[in-house]
Amino acid sequence: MSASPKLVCLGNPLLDIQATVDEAYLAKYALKENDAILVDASSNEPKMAIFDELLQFPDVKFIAGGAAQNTARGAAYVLGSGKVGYFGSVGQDKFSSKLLAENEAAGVVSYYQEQSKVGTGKCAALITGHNRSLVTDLGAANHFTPDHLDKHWDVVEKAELFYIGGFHLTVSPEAIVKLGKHAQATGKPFVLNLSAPFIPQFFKSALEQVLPYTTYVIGNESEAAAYAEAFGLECKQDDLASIAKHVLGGSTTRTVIFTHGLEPTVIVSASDVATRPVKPLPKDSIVDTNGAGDAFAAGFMAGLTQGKNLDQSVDIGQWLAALSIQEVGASYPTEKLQY
Ligand code: 26A
Repeated sequence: MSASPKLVCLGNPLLDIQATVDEAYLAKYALKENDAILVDASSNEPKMAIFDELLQFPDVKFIAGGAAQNTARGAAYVLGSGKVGYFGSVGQDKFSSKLLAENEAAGVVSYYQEQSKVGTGKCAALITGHNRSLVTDLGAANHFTPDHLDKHWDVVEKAELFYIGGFHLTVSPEAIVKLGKHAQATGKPFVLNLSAPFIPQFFKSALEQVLPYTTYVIGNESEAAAYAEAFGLECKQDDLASIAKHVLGGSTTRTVIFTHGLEPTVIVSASDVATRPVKPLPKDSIVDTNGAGDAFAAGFMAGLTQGKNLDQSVDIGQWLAALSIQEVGASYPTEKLQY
């Protein structure tokens, strides 16, 4: 039996159904070109038709997804096999077999909770140019319960740090708090990704419940703007440093990292406001930006796991994001490249 994973991630395991669409297709469902939304399969939601319609698109692909799961695979790309574990809930179907196989191939140890009556969640990744619009039916991922962590509490205890996909705030804030309490009591890093603008916008109180346990909060510029709006901040919505200060909320142990596309990454802690420039890729080497943020988080987490300092960890994040952008979906090169 190999050693327990150092890095433990929690999120919503999803299979991505990715295809290139045109602007008219996005307009038909009132979707934005760069966004992530949830659809409710139990309602008569017209957007549910997207999943079937995509199957008719010529370049449709099935790719392992789920934001934190992408991060787990990316961290394992850097750290090697057996160092990263992943918790989430899946159905008992072909989709979950594929996700499990992809995690295994990447070297991620999966601790899936299995649902017998609900199918594995799926995400339609609609690509237009360099943008991606994500439409998610959470399925089984929505049924994760904190007692599944209890079943594997030895894994939690042996972990050295934690990564939480903010998307999971829609599923089980209780599970996140449970991990957060353990991390806080044991002094282990506890990292939360804001994941999407709708998280601060519509899951503000769940976010407020979890923030006190965080030692790092990661987001991008649109999530920062949504945070500023949700919390009624008076600063400009693109004033990332001021928004980050609010996320710190007086904490001396928290660091906030906002990526900003090609603009420098903003890093704010109680003692410092810093930026790290991004090396732009030539436009024609970009395949799609689906998963770029997950890959950034993956490199960052791998750096922290290896005991690298903050700047080095951010650099590894930027490096891995650049590699992922050159692959289809939230994937990493088959070849093992060294940072
Ligand atoms: C709760 N929601 C909406 C989601 C997601 C999600 N992962 C977890 N929960 N909506 C989209 N994703 C994933 O984000 C990745 C790109 O960053 C997609 O599966 C995609 O792989």
